[in-house]
Order: sequence, then structure tokens, then C-alpha cells
Amino acid sequence: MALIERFRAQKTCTTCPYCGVGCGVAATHKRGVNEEISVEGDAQHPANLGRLCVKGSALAETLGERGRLLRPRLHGREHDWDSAMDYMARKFARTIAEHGPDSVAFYLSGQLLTEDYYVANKLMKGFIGSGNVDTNSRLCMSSAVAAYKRSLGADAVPCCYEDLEEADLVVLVGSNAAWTHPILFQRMQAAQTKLVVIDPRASATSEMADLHLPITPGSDGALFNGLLRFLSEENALDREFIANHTEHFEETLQTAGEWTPEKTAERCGVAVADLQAFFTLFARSERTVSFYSQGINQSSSGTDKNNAIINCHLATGRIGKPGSGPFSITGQPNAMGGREVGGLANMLAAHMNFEAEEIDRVGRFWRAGNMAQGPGLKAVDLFRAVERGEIKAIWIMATNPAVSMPDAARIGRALEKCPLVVVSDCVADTDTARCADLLLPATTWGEKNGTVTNSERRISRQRRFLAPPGEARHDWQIICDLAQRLGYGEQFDYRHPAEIFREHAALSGFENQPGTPGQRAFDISALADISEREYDQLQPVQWPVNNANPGGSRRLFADGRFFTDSGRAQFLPVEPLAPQQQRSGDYPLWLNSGRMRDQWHTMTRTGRARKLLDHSEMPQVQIHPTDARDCAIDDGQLVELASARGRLRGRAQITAAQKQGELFAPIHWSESLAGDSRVSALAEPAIDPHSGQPEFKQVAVRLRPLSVHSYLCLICPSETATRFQSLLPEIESLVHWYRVPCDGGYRYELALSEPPDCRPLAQQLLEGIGEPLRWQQLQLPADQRWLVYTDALQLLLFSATDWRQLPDRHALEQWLTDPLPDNPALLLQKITPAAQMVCSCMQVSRDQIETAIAEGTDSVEALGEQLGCGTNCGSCKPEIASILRAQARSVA
Ligand SMILES: Nc1nc2c(c(=O)[nH]1)N[C@H]1C(S)=C(S)[C@@H](COP(=O)(O)OP(=O)(O)OC[C@H]3O[C@@H](n4cnc5c(=O)[nH]c(N)nc54)[C@H](O)[C@@H]3O)O[C@H]1N2
Ligand SMILES: Nc1nc2c(c(=O)[nH]1)N[C@H]1C(S)=C(S)[C@@H](COP(=O)(O)OP(=O)(O)OC[C@H]3O[C@@H](n4cnc5c(=O)[nH]c(N)nc54)[C@H](O)[C@@H]3O)O[C@H]1N2
Ligand code: SF4
Ligand SMILES: [Mo]
Repeated sequence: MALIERFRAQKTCTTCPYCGVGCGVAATHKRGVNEEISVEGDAQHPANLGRLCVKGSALAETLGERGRLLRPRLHGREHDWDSAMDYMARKFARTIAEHGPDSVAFYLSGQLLTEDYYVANKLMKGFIGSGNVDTNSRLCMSSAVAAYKRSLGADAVPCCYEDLEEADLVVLVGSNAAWTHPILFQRMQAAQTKLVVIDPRASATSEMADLHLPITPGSDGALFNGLLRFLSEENALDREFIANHTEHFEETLQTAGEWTPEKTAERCGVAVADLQAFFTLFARSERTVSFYSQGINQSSSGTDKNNAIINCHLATGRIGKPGSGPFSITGQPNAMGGREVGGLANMLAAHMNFEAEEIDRVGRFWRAGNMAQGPGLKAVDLFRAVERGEIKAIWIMATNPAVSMPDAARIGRALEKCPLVVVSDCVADTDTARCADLLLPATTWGEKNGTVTNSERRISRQRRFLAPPGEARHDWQIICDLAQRLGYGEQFDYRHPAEIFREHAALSGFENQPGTPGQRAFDISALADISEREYDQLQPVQWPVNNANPGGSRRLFADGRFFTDSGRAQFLPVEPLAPQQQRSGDYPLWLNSGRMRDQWHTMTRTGRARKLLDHSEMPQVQIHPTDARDCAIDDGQLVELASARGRLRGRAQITAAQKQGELFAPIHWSESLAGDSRVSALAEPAIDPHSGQPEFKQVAVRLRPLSVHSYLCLICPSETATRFQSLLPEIESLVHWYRVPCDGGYRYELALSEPPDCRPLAQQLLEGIGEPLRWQQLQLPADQRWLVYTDALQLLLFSATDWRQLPDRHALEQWLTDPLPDNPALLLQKITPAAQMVCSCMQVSRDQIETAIAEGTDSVEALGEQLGCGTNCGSCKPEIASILRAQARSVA
């Protein structure tokens, strides 16, 4: 008989768990002897039509049990579910009985599925009876939500993705879409849409733009006021739309009236001619989309900035039409789903607030006897209340606030004081998990089943294709378990996420009559009766999905009717405000922060895929050459940033992409992965008064070089990594450390203020893990390089006085899985500095690209043909283009 196929390949269509583009992913799971999982873009999914960016392409490499939380842990010890949940329920019940419902809180995440979100919100707001449900979307989308509600009467994104292709002009404001929403950026590029980028720094996105305005940080309000005035002066207004569909235009224009091009250019720090080029382009492009994100939202006046943008669209009637609209792009995969459910402290449920009539309506629908009577605390205030001891039990799900909240170290301290901190996560070791009394193992992507909604209001299914590892449970199950133990079993008796989804859909249509005042935008009542089978087969669909729109709706507001009381959109007069955090003598520089191409947030998942670390493996601080010179900092040197709140250490990257006086650092590193690396630890919790969103993008800091005598690279297997890591703070001369996961273990990179005495250091570390010191050491006096290794390879140490002189890290990592060579000194012979990867998918380094360009290859496409770079997901193309340009400049 011929060889029998030993495996069965099963293909599952699901949705990417990272950004708000919401790409369809087809995951193939081959079972059998060589179990294998692979992913590709789902060609049928309307968001991406088969494409995936580098993070999506690497999804399969982030799976597996390594580092996962597999069993509940109470005060560090493993417990069974029953006793863990029993403990939690008793503590919650007692706290509520003794101190009232507002003494407890849930802190959720835009990475939960809609079904998870729905039951958490229902439990707290309907049954425990408090509004204390907030979410990391507060740090992300809340200003966009507040602005849409103020002007459109509902949190309803008007646009769809086709608008980005149909537009004549897309204005990207405070967005680095080439890295953060890569598939949308690729769609715009493929459609050859004209792009203007408004961002204080040069980014991969601005590299590809037709015009880049590097404005003064925080000056967007002035810019869009200036644009409104210009549109009026140039007769580019849609008078008819203004008259028939809006209110408060005149006073808004009057407020903007003082913003002449000259004054605007001055405030924004750009040339009048550049400003006018943008204004003219906007005025002349009938089809314009403004595409905005965190450069706008993460501001102490973010809501006003959103409205300043929306004002310009209302003034030109560019909303509800093909290729037009103010398009706030959501960050997380289900930030939108959380907004639909009402998972923010100032919302009740399903686009309802805390009006008496709404509380009554939701109470009847839920059959809830203990409805919250008003809003709860928003994230910053919520953690303040934890700090003051007013909140005595908090449950944090699917977010890492000890890293991502402003003044992050203070969040950790507040949690340490809190009598009960419960954390549900799929990963065992996060900065927030370290603060938990009770750690609950959650399932994650690939194991979960439910829905998410992307930036264009499109609901897609996440489908499960893997069994949960260990004893991990679905978030909705854990929440319902608590509800049952608190005595609400009847209203939380779900057996399948489809049951939750149906209830959520029914609530959206409950007493929600189209065409009546008070009609709610979010309405998916047409899905309220779908069977489990139909739910499983649900195709991506854009809300509203109701009787009037059974197949969903691409675009909102085509009829010029809005969800306000008058049915008209509201202009909002905007008085532009400067950032609350201002530079001073003590803190003379502005720190901006944001995302890297290949990492997702606190790296708990993308940090597991080795190849995603090749693009940037440690925290870097981008510095303008003049600032670097003023502070006597060399490229690649370790530096420290300090604010009034905290400090951050990382490697200097000197670049003209930054303006003088402005720095940029990535958000991704945490104390679990590197020392002093949380950028949010520096941020002041200055918030927007309307949305409560913190000002992350403008933080006043000072900068100094750190003196390092030697660098050390240490490789150790997974089993001992945690012990190694806990010993690091005991190394007295330690200036900085970070780690990189590799096959079989971890590579640690240490910077020391003194020459490393490798022998005692190795002894200290080995004794710490209970390993006898059997080791060898080689010293090469000429260049101070050392090699220390032990028989059992618990440790392999290299040191050098310049980090660039350490051996090629890739070659070293291999010794965790391969036997050491007979003569380990050979390891030192092939020393080449580590290569910086530009294309993570095809593993093409900057050196290779620069060499090919020097030899005459002169386009992104030709480089792709020759080296393969950019030919898989395409996320690196802007970077390749910028290397080409830089090389051309240096030749010229
Ligand atoms: N690779 C990757 N992609 C992601 C994520 C990720 O972690 N990694 N996270 C997702 C999430 S949750 C979100 S919210 C989105 C965020 O997506 P983006 O908002 O695109 O990302 P950021 O890098 O935070 O910031 C965007 C830009 O705002 C600019 N900026 C700073 N200050 C100002 C200002 O005053 N005015 C203007 N106009 N611009 C300013 C910054 O220089 C930066 O280039 O990304 C999503 N996509
Ligand atoms: N300085 C500065 N700070 C920022 C920002 C910035 O630009 N600058 N951006 C802000 C923004 S926009 C955002 S969105 C936040 C993001 O910040 P966070 O939400 O804190 O970051 P994540 O790493 O995404 O945290 C998600 C956690 O959920 C876990 N997880 C994944 N899947 C599941 C699941 O299915 N169930 C459960 N229970 N857990 C799961 C992950 O392992 C991880 O620990 O950061 C904010 N902080
Ligand atoms: S653009 Fe990338 S990260 Fe975002 S959903 Fe698509 S594949 Fe995932
Ligand atoms: Mo976000």
C-alpha cells in the first residue's frame, strides 16, 4: 500500500488578532506526526483580500505552550479552577457587601471578543450595580468616540475601506499607517491615492507621502482651524450641506477666523507655502478622507482636535459620500466591538448612556435588578481610586496596564496595595501579572470563538482551530462562572458564544425604532435570531444590519441625517490648546512615543516570534543629530530619559527623522523584557476633559548618555531563564539589560559600568540556579573579548567593550539547540556584528540592501527581484524606499 497520509489538514477562516484593519486569516492546521500550523491571508475577506502584514504573517510562530499561563495561580501557587473561582467570588461578594458595588471594578481590553466584553459589561452594570467597567480603549479611542458623539450624535464611523481607494486625497493625521495599519496603507498605495501626512516626525508613512507637514507637536487644532478659515476664504464650502444638515457653523467659523495662514503656519512650525499647498489640495480634492489616529487622540485636547477635523468635513459636505469622510482608525482588533457593547465607564450598553429611560430599558432587557445608576470611573481615575484604597477588588482582563498606563510605575504600586487583584491573561509573566493575587489562564487567538468589529464597522468571526492549552478557559466562561457564583446564574447561563451574540444583537434593536428621535446607530437586530450554524458561518458584515439594511451598510450618513436630537450634525468651535506637558529648563525635550513595525504592544505575543525581533530587538530612542551632539551622545550609545515621573533607558539612534528638541521611543518594552524600558512610566496622567484619554504623545523629558564599560551577551536555556533574570538586579554594575527569546532559551544582553569579571559573575549566576561551577574561560587580551561557558550550557557568556564587537547573535543562539563545538574558541573566530533586518519575512538585512544599491540596483521592485525583500507582506517597502533615497542623497 502506498504511504498513507499521516495527517489531516484543516483550514479555518478567522480574523487577525492584532490591529483594527481586521484582516481575514486562513489558518491551516495539519495534525499528525508532524503537527504544523500555517497562516495566509483570506482571499475572500473584504478587509485584506488575501494580504497580510508581517505581524499577521508570523501568527503561527507565536503559538505554542511556551510562556503560557496554564493553570490558575493564587498568591503564586497553582490551584484548581473551582477553588480559585470560589476564592474570587467570596472576595468580590464580601467587598460588595461591606463597601458597596463601587468598591469593585473591571478593567477590560479592546482585544477581548465582543461576547467576552458583553458579559463582563452586563455583570458589572446590571448585576453588581456599578459603572466601574473601563478599558484600555480609554488610552486609545475614547477621544474619537467623544468627538463623533458630539458632532454626529453617535459613535458611528461614517466611512468604509473602499473610501480610501476612491478618495482623491487621504490626509493621514497622527498616523503611521505604513506600520500600524499596513494593509490599509497598501490599499491606498495600490490605488495611487494622493497622500498628505501630518506628523511631527518623519515616519515610514511620511516617506511615501506626496506632502509631509512636520508640525509642532500638539498643534493640529490650530492646523484644522486654519484649514476651515481657508476653505471659507476660498469659497470651497458646501453651503447647501451646511444649511440643510448642520448647526453652529457661523460661531465655529468665527472661532477659527483668527487662524490666518501666517498665524497657523507659525503655531504649527511649518512654512506658509507648505501649509498653503496642503490647504489648496484639500480645498480642491472633492473626495477627501481624513485618516487619523493616536497623534490626534492621545492628547489632553484630543476630543477638540477630532472635532476640528470633523468640522472641515462638515463644511465641505464630505461625509457620507464615496471617497469622503472623517475616518478615525481603530487600533485594536475589537476596540469597536467594545464600543458597541458599551464597555467604557461612561456608557451603559449598546450605544446607550445613563439616562433614566435607558437604565430602565436595559434593566428590563437584562432582567437585572441592580442596574448601575451612573457612569463609573475612567481608567486614570479608576487606578487613582485603587491607589486611594476606594476600589478594593479589581479584575484586569487582556491588557497590561502596569506597562501601558501613564505613570506606569505608579499603577504597579497602586495594584500592590489593592486587597484583591485578579488578572486574566494567556501569558504567565507580564508586568501586570506580577501584581496579581489571582492569575487566571485565558485562551487566546486560535483557541477562542467569537466576533470582533474592525475600523469600518465590519463584524467578523474569530474561529477556533486549536484546543486550549493546560486548563485555560475562555474569558466569557470565566466571567459567567463568577456571575453564577455571585448568584446570577439564570442571566448568565450561556453554553456557546452564539447565545451571547444573539442577546447582544437583540439588545441593539430593543426599543430602537428607525426614524424616531433617539434612534441608536448601532443596530444589528437582523442577526438576533441566527442559529449556531449561521453564527459559525457568519460572513464579514458592516453594521447597521437591520430590517432596513439586511445585508449591512458600507457608509453612514448618505442621507444627511445624523443621530443628534435635531437630526443635524454639530459644528464644534475649537480653541486650540497647547499640550499640558510643556518643556522646561529641567525637562527641555519632548518625548513622543508609538509603535514599531513588527511588534504588538507589550510584546507578549509578537515577542515570541524570533524573526519579529530582527527589525528592532531593544528599546531605541530616536534623537536629532543636534540634540545628540549637545548631550554628547554617539549613535548606538546607551542613554537615559527622565521625566518628573520616571525614567527609560535604551540605545540612541541618531536620525534626522526627528526634529531638534523632539525624541521618539517605542511603546513595546516592559520590565519583564528589559530594564527601565516602559515609555509610559515617563508620561504624566494629563487627560482630555471630555474623554479622559491621556496625553501620551507629548511628554517633557531630559536626556543623558550613560557610561558603559563593557557589554555582555549571555545565552541560557528556557528552564533557567526566570532564575537568571531574577538574579540580574544583584549585578552591581548593571546599567541595562534586555532579553530576546530564541530557540530553546533566551539571549540576554547586559551593559555594565565596569569591566565584567566573568568568573565571579558566572559563579554568582550559576550558584543562583543551583548549578556547580564547571566552566571554561577564554580571554583574548587584544580586544578584551571573553568567552565563558559551562559543560551543561546553563550559560554562555561573551563580553566586549563595544556592543558592535559582540559576535553575531544568530550564530550564538544556535548553541542552545546544537552541541557546543569541541573547541569553543572557534565561536569567537567568526565574529561579525549582528545584522539589522529590514525585511523580517524574507530575512534581508540593511547591509544586503545597501550593497545591492551600491552595485546599481535602483528600485524597490528590482531589489525585491534580486534579494526577495518586500515580496511577501510588503510592510518593509517604505523602509527600503527610504534606504534607496538616503543612498541616492549620499551619492549626490
Ligand atoms: N505594528 C503595530 N501596529 C499597531 C499596533 C502595534 O502595537 N504595533 N497597535 C495598534 C493600536 S492599539 C493602535 S491605537 C494603533 C495606533 O496607530 P498610530 O496612531 O498610527 O500609531 P502611533 O505610532 O502610536 O502614532 C502615530 C503617529 O502619531 C504621531 N504624532 C505624535 N504627536 C503628534 C501630534 O501632535 N500631531 C500629529 N499629527 N501626529 C503626532 C507620531 O509621531 C506617530 O508617528 O496602531 C495599531 N497597530
Ligand atoms: N506611552 C504610550 N503608552 C501607550 C500608548 C502610546 O502610544 N504611548 N498607546 C496606548 C494604546 S493606544 C493602547 S491600545 C495600549 C495597549 O496596551 P495594553 O492593552 O496594556 O497592551 P497589550 O500588550 O496589548 O496587552 C494585552 C494583554 O492581553 C493578553 N491577551 C491576549 N489575548 C488574550 C485573551 O484572549 N484573553 C486574555 N484574558 N488576555 C489576552 C496579552 O498577553 C497581554 O498581556 O497602550 C497604551 N499606552
Ligand atoms: S494589517 Fe496586519 S496586524 Fe493588522 S489585521 Fe491585517 S494582518 Fe493583522
Ligand atoms: Mo490602541
